Amino acid sequence: LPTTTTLDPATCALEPIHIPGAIQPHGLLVAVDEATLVIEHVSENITDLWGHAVDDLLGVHLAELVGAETTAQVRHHVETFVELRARNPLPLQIPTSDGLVDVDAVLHRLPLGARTLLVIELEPTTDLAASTFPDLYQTVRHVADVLAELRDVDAMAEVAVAEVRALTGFDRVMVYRFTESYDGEVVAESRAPDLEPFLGLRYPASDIPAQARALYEKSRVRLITDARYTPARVLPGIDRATGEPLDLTHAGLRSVSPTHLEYLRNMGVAASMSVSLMSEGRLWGLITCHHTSGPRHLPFGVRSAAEFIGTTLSERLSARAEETEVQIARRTESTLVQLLIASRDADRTLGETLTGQAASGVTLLDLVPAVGAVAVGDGRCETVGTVPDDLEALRAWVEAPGPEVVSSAHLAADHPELAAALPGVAGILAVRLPEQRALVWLRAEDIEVVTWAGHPHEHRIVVDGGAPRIAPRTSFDRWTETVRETSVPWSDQQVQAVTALRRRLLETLLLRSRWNVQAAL
Ligand code: BLA
Repeated sequence: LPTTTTLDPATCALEPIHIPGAIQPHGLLVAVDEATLVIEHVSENITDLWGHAVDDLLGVHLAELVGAETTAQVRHHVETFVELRARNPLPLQIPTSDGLVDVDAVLHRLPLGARTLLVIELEPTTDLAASTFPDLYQTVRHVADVLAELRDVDAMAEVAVAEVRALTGFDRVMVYRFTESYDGEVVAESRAPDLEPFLGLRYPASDIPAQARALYEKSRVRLITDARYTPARVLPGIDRATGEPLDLTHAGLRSVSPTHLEYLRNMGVAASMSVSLMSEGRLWGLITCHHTSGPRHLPFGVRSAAEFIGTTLSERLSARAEETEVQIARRTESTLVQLLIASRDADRTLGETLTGQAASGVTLLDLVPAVGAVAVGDGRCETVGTVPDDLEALRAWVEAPGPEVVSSAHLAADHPELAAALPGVAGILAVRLPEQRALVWLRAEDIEVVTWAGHPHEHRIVVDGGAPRIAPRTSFDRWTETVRETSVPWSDQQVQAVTALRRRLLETLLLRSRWNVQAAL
């Protein structure tokens, strides 16, 4: 195939990462029927780790693998707790060819139509487990207390990266925040002194494709202990009744996308962890952690504590977002009412009243910030703020039929002819009213300099046997882009505010036409 083949980075989102058929090999996965405790799936690394042949385990009772006593413990646990994920881990001792081995068992249920699988992940306990419950509890309580005092999102992010780094020992911890289009930016960072800073760098949306973001809304923490691992297959991995592959959405050991592992290696990252940050029900960003010096394993308790810091931060982010929205909504409503009162000043035209010539002096710019605003009506343009000298083209454009509300933060692209007629204007928000009236807000160009970590649109196409696929970029060298011709975007709330003003002005128009009729009589 020619190297010019184009593949849409959206194809990255097609990889079914929840059913990889394999796990990371630092733990074991066993799935049993919850009712019978008969083993249905097992990861192939059980042979290397504990010496069992996979075929000897499939279809046999869990007790054959973990012994009668441990099985009784598991059964008791499962019968006691409805929400197993809230009760992890369950410490167990497993008899193996090397004697009794201590493990953290991490359990979750997987409903499959009529029956339910119990997915059991076993992670041999390591020395790192030294962090005790009181330690972890003190840490998360302290972080929650500190975050509760803060109102500034950047300050909250700073606390989170410092605390997660102290907790986990990763050598770089970042808060990564998504933009509207799911590109992302590092907004806070704590790193070892010998590492170069990533703070302020931008990454394209295709680095974390849509299905990964969707999965991270459901499962809130993931650890890749070693970016060079060889996956251990889960056998048979296909459900005996439905023929469907085993869903590993909630399995902490889920083997991750090979493309992403390649990405980490290209970046020089040996181990990574990320924690989902949610605000108002949607993925807002991630706490992302890197280890560059080598693989890094963290016990379940430490991962949970990091997840809890993420949850606390998420709650604070949602609370702040709501507070801000309420404040803006309140201010908007009060400005709207003032504008409506002004609009009923019978001594002036509607346009005059909205551009600050009524007694209160309130203007359209108080409702939505912009460099200038224009009220078109009665064949004239009343203006406030800075506007181009010649507004004839604008007047003709809004007087012509069109949508009631138009917003553009890139006029040159969306309405090139109008842009050509309005020098210095890059963004417009316009509402059309009856009688060839309109209100228009204008914004100037806001030149944005974005520093990307590597060229955001340079994807390598790799053909290795199967279909061509997109491979992650190999260079993360800074690449600066200057975004021109665009204005600060019009927020949803601003568009809603002018829509509300439009609706409520219809009544004023009715009133004013009645005055005119009376005056004529
Ligand atoms: C996953 N990509 C991820 C994850 C992160 C990033 C954080 C979550 C897994 C993890 O915790 O490591 C990206 N990591 C970043 C970014 C920074 C960082 C932006 O530290 C910035 C500092 N990736 C590509 C391309 C594709 C792709 C071209 O570059 C697809 C063709 C895919 N990334 C991809 C996939 C996943 C992913 C599929 C999901 C991995 C999984 O959970 O299985």
